Amino acid sequence: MTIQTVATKLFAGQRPGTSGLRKKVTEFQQPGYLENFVEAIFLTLGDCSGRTLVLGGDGRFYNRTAVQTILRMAAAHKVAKVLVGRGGILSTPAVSCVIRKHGAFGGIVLSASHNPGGPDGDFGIKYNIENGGPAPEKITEAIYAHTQSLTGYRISDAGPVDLDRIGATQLEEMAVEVIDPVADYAELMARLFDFDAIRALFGRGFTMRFDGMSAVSGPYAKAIIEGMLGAPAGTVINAEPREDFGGHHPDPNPVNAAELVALMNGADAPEFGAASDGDGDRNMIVGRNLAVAPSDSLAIIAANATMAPGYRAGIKGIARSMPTSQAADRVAEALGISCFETPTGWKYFGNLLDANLATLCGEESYGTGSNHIREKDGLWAVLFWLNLIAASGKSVNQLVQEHWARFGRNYYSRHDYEAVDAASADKMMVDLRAKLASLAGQSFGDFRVAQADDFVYTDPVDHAVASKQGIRIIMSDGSRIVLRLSGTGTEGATVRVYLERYEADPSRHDLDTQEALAPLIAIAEQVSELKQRTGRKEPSVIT
Ligand code: G16
Repeated sequence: MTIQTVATKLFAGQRPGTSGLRKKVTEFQQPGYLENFVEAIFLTLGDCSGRTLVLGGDGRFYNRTAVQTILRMAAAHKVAKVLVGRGGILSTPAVSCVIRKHGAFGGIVLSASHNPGGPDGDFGIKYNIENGGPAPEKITEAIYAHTQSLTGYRISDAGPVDLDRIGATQLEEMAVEVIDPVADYAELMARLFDFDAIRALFGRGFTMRFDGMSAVSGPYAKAIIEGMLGAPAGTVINAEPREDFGGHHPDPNPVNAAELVALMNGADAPEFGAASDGDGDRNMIVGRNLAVAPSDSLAIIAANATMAPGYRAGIKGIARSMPTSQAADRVAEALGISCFETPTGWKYFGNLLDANLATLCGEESYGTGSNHIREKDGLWAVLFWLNLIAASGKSVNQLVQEHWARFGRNYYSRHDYEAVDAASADKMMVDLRAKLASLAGQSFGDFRVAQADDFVYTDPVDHAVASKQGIRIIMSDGSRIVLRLSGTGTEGATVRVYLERYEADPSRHDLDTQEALAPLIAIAEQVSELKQRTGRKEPSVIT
């Protein structure tokens, strides 16, 4: 076995986006493409000797190939030990958990999350730091800079490691330990939640359906919900991770998880429905005839957090991404704690969690989590809801309705215009930005614009400034229109329009969401000229 330096050509466009580098599989398959990015990670990390790295992914097409390549490159960079999930599998929250538990210096996560998988689908790679969370911008920018200047990559010519057998092996001087991908994570969940109460709930015949969407959370959900909590076999469906996600689009929202939503709206609906995404960090919570808005889910978890053993002592603060509804802000106010508003991207929560300024974090994009790890966590959110149901004796619907009655309802929706022409989308944002100053004070029907700006975030811990994080049009009654371009798409541009309206009156809490938001939808269109600029008549996805 020898370690070689292979000369390489540079690739443009290797700048990590909202969550790592995401591209078409075919792009990653170009000779040197993956290797260059991994080399750039190692060059950024510096001396790796004596250190442990965690490695795993969501099992999508190209996962196994990439794991073998990264192992050979890690050995060439003198990493002391790699913990790799069996079969190359580790959910994103499990990577975070394993990094923290084993004191690793970081981890490489292979996933394009909710983006479709398969040979024609997407692949992705992301670096997580010592605290278990996504690398902050100063590190991702350093990685990017290396991708633009490196001349070669270092790699061992050793043969493949057997990823399917748990245990320790050696690659060059490096120890490789193939670990059970579920064990450490399951042990953490059992400490946070009242497993006895949930087991008793299932013992009383409580019915649930968890859709793994043929992605990575299936094995975790099966082991925990059916195995440890005693839910009947068949509670977890689509539980086997597939390289192409069995054709599912593993983005848990009412559009992609339509089968689950139809079940929950039908006559034989179970009491609780849930789904997770490609890499296991997103969640969808569904009651009978009710898909819970992720922003509401965060607020409800926060308001009832002390029902779960891991949060008995109360929460320090809440953090939400800027486009996420302000439902959580009302809970924070009632609890007398801070609510932080960050840009989109889970990486912005890391400092707040490390500094113990926030305990719970959430995003409208079906992401919720806490200080137990440094990633959002799909199954954690599902277990939190099971704990709330078991401890309160209330259904999902009761918990939601009682929350609205107490705090008011933030009607909320996101409209996505996917794969539109990137130049037109950029131009639309530039022109809209130019209009912002003149929007303040203008009236549109019943709404008056109180503030219009492009969101700038100053991290309260390290004072790093992130600008151009989304255009906000805030009305005098607190209603909001937010527009931003996605940082995770791989085709053209995706324009996201976020709409929010507050309703205090309980007699008006059962309106259709799109109807409740119709005036704001019209204003968003008028101000941005979205349809005209993108040539689209309607959004591709409404959540
Ligand atoms: C990632 C980030 C999230 C973000 C989401 C959507 O999620 O971790 O913080 O909300 O992308 O980002 P965008 O609107 O830029 O597409 P995931 O689950 O894809 O890793």
